[in-house]
Parts: sequence; structure tokens; C-alpha cells
Amino acid sequence: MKDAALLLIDIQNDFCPGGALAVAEGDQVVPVANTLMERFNLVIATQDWHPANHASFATNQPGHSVGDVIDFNGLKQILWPVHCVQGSAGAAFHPNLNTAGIHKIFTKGTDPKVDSYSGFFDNGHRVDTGLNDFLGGRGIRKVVLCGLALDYCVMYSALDAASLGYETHVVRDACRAVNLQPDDGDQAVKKMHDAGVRILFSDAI
Ligand code: VGL
Ligand code: ZN
Repeated sequence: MKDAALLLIDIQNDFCPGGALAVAEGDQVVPVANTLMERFNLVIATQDWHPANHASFATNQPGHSVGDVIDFNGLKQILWPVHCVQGSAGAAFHPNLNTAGIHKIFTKGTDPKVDSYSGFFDNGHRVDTGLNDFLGGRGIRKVVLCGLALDYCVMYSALDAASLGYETHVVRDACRAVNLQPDDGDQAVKKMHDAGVRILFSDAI
């Protein structure tokens, strides 16, 4: 697919079983992602890449614990366990991910003061990661997303892609959800679908 790019969202150890912010079955997206990569001329990966003093870590918010929702400069922020600290083993890609097939990596969440679920913008939509310009410069009109987690970084990346005008697809079986609430993954699928994102399965690609 010439005008399409595959976006591998945050397929990192900390989001896989045994990781700091483990997503159930997170590692099961890896073989599906590796197979999908063979079908695309352009493969981009995002990496959640936080400094140790990141404000989304509950340990950096005295008096708060994981799961609390606080106000960060006017934005609602869920507090997470320390995860994906820059350069740590938890921030590395899953060891079975075919990283040789990745053409370009975009890191996000690097500003200690603001979280960034989407691969395109921070949560305040103030800072651009450069992904949109990168895709535009290569004539990409269609993006296909997979990875972790369906109800956070995959969903926010897909919603931004759709609002930026890309034909946006999410490969359901190549994603897993955090599911803080048991139906968060299903709600994410509904929200994306309502925003014009196409939800499909890997056998259709
Ligand atoms: C993510 C929570 C916090 C994700 C990143 O990659 O979905 N979720 N940071
Ligand atoms: Zn994060």
C-alpha cells in the first residue's frame, strides 16, 4: 500500500505482562504487528518516553495514588505507575517486535508537565510531535494503527489521525486495552467508530 503507513503504537515492555503498566495480553499484539509490517512500505513506531519526573506518575504527586484523576494545568490526568522512563528496559520495544522493519520512531510524553497519549500531539493539543508533517511529506493519506493501549494511546492517536483528515483504520486484533473499567476497550472502539475510524481485523489487510 503506497499511500498508507502502519503506525505501531507503544509496543513496549512496560505495557506487556510483567511490565510496570501491564496490559493483559499486551504481548499478543507482537506477532500480529510483525505480520502486518510486511504489507506496508512505511512503518512508524511511537514510544512512550517519559522523564523520571513526569507529572503523570503517581509517585511524583504527593498525597495521590495510582488511578487518581487530578487536574494538570486545566487538563484531567489519570495518575499512572512509573512507566516507560527514557532509556529504561521498560521503555524498550518488546524483544520480539521486528524493529528492523521500523522506518521511523516518534517519542512522546517527554515534557514532564504534560502527558501525551496521541502520537500526533500532547494531551493539550499544544505541541506537535512532527508525525503529521512526516506523513504529509511522504504523501501518506491513510494510516493503519495497532498496538497498546487500545483505550489510551491507540484511541487518541486514531482520533487525531481522523481529525487531521487521514483515512484511519485500527486493527482490532493487534490491540489490547488497559480496561481500568472492564468495557473501556469496547467504549474506545465505539468512540473511534463514531469519529469515522474504521475498525477491522488483521486478516482483512
Ligand atoms: C499509555 C497510559 C499512560 C498508552 C501511555 O500507551 O496507552 N497509557 N501512558
Ligand atoms: Zn505514559
